[in-house]
Amino acid sequence: MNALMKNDPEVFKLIKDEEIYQGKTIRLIASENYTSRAVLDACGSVFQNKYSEGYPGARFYQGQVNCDALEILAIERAKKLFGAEHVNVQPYSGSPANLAVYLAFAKPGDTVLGLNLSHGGHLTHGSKASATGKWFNAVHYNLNPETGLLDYDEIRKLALEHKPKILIAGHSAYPRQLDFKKFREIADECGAILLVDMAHFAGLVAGGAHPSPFPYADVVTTTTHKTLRGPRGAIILCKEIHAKAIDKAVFPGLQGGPHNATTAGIAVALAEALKPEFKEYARKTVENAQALAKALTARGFNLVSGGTDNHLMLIDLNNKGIPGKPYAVALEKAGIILNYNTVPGETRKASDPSGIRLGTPSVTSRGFGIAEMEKIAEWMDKAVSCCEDDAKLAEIAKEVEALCAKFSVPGIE
Ligand code: DSN
Repeated sequence: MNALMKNDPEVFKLIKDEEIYQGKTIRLIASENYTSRAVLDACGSVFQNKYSEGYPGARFYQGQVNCDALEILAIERAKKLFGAEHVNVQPYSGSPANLAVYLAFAKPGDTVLGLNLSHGGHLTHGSKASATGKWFNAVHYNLNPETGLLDYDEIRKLALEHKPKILIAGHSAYPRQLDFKKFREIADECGAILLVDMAHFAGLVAGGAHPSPFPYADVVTTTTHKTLRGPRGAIILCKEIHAKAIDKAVFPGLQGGPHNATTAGIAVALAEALKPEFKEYARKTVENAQALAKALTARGFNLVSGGTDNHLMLIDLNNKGIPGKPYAVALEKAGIILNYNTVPGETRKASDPSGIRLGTPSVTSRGFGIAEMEKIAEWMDKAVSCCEDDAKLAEIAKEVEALCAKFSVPGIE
């Protein structure tokens, strides 16, 4: 980074500060990860300089010899990793990827059915705050209030009643695996396109630690930066019969030129995910989540659904007498970074909810194991009783930093 250091010391310093910050804190945001240096190098390459509206072999700009080869490489790797028939690697991120699916299969006013945002769904699954909830008639299914689990009978009932054009399976805060066969059966019964948004668990699918949505889904969207451990971006995978509709929806429907440097980073990440060690990473991510869930439960934390079988946990803090936001702020002071979150049956505002969400993709990438999960649970428990005591939180932060110093950080020298 010599040129940056010379030309823009202010930005250089912020990057260095962020490297230190990411190194000395425990990052438990379920949707974050550490990309490899190779991914970062690819994203910072001269592919930033090129416009390539269109698709390989059919571009609207000349000079695509390397961009075409790159995009084809990324597509082939994604097909191999997930066993998909058709892949589009151009969506800028998860929200535009989901919007492209709506554009391909629905008209404004059509009905879509997805998981309620406050029960773990995503904004783009038809939340009123999102264009997907403003432009489409969004109907939502909830988690069962007793079990905290998806209720497939309720999903089926709503699907048959509302006949959605698109049935969405996927989440940003559901700690359990999804039954794609059941979703497929429901989609077939009501005549819907089945969209699986696997953004959160794509890396687990790639590594064999979560059932695959293929061949059940018509279309699968995913971001590339969560458990998949690539750069910030997205891909859409679909059956060949939907290839034209999806490609047209992404470009020219929603986007202009793809971000080729991101495509380069995605290609690198996909090759990394094809290696045998990625299977081990996926397995350990779940193992760590389950160890952390057990250690937190033992300390009286109330985990929605009673635990986890993926990479994330959702905790209802009502029994701890502290809402999610002040607790997340206190944990940040203690060097533990996670996010406040709504919980099923939420009675508070989304901006100041009752719970927190946490996950193990980042800490597993660093090499943390079961012993470190115990330590994290211990610190989180301690922080509950000293949320307003900055000195005590700073003491925890020192211990956190000492533990972090023992583990290298992928992508950071
Ligand atoms: N914002 C992401 C998450 O944290 O789950 C989803 O897009």
